[in-house]
Amino acid sequence: MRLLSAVKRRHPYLPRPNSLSITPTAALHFFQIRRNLRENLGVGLDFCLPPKISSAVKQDLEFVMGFNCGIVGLPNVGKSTLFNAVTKAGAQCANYPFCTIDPNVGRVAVPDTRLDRIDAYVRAKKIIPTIIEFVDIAGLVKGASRGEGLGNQFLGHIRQVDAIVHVVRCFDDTNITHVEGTTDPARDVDIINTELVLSDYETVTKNVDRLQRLLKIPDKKLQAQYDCVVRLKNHLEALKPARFFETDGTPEEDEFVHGLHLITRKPVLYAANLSEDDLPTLGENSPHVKTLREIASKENAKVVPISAKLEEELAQLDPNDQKTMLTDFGLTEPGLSRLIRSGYELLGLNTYFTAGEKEIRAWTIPKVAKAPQAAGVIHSDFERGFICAEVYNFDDLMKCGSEAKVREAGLLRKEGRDYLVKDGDIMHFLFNV
Ligand SMILES: Nc1nc2c(ncn2[C@@H]2O[C@H](COP(=O)(O)OP(=O)(O)OP(=O)(O)O)[C@@H](O)[C@H]2O)c(=O)[nH]1
Ligand SMILES: [Mg+2]
Repeated sequence: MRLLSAVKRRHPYLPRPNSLSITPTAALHFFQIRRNLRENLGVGLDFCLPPKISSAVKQDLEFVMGFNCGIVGLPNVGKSTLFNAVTKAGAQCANYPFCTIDPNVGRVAVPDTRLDRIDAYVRAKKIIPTIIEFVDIAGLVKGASRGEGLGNQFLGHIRQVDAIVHVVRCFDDTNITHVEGTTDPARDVDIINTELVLSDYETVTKNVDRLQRLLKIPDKKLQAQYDCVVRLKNHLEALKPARFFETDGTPEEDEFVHGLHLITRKPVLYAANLSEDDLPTLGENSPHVKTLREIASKENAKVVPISAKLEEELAQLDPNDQKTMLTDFGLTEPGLSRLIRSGYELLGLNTYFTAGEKEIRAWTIPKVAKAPQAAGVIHSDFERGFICAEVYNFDDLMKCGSEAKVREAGLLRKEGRDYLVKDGDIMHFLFNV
């Protein structure tokens, strides 16, 4: 376990494991084996793996995860419809509550038009975007923590995600059953937030009991953790989300609280599921969206207006028809792009690129990342043996028209360990291990 978390800490953007997939350690090993085989023998890894693992490895290692998020909300608000749209994974969706009874995990490439625009000048054999993982779970109802509806058993599936997308029904449609009878975002948000807080309360209470038992033998570190969970328990008891809990500011306490994987500690995005009529104005005139914006602003959270139904239809069209449909609604981009962009902002993430004849590839890094850290997302050897990075920006390439011209214009720089990577940087690393 310690090894796994060390690997994850070192490679926060390595593919995460999920129930169908492989662990980060296995992923790392396969990555290294595959690279060695390719480089030394010129063969791929596929021949030595059972087909299922082979495809899992290929799927996982072809991409590096941007982030992953769990979708929560009341039943029938459009979670699976949104999930279908963003992942095209075919999650079950139908007009009755609780149609999702198994967690669904789906992945989608991060739409970034810069990849194609770089390709226009660099001409690579392959373009590899980063991916985002979505986890769709069954809807929660009032009293879920006491076992109402399907209970809160599925929340366990989203304890490890980076962010929460809270889908709130902002469309009126008498044909679609609402578990509470009417569309009322304030009440709906309150129900879900309360259930999430109660679920975290359960987790924290278990930790209070666990630490109490362990403290029969006095221990300074455990005592500090106990004091922290007791404060956290009091905080949650007031039905306040854990993201507003203030730690004592020490890295130890921050890490301890982080390790509790509390759902309400995670950053949240509210997805306002609009009616198609409200879509052209992105819900400007909808009282439901207005209410939701007021709630979100109090929590410092963001609202992303989206029509799950339209997104689902869009996802089935080819790019040209998509454009026509978006234009018909007076929109320039799918809601998915807005959602993912907001996710990047929420989580403080940036994208940088590597570009060469072989491939053009997008990599996700924290907004404040120095060059060696960015290199480490590709491979730990790049970080360990970092010498310098050759850097220019996407905008420079667009201005100059080719890497050679960027170089001629003196815009291709050599940067060292302290260079803070900017969004849209195109980087080439020199390293020695
Ligand atoms: N009119 C309208 N109907 C929608 C919209 N989004 C979803 N629906 C419909 O609402 C019904 C329920 O949608 P789902 O996506 O299955 O709902 P869910 O939130 O996943 O529900 P559970 O899995 O039961 O928690 C389906 O019939 C959808 O077609 C929308 O934006 N407008
Ligand atoms: Mg569903």
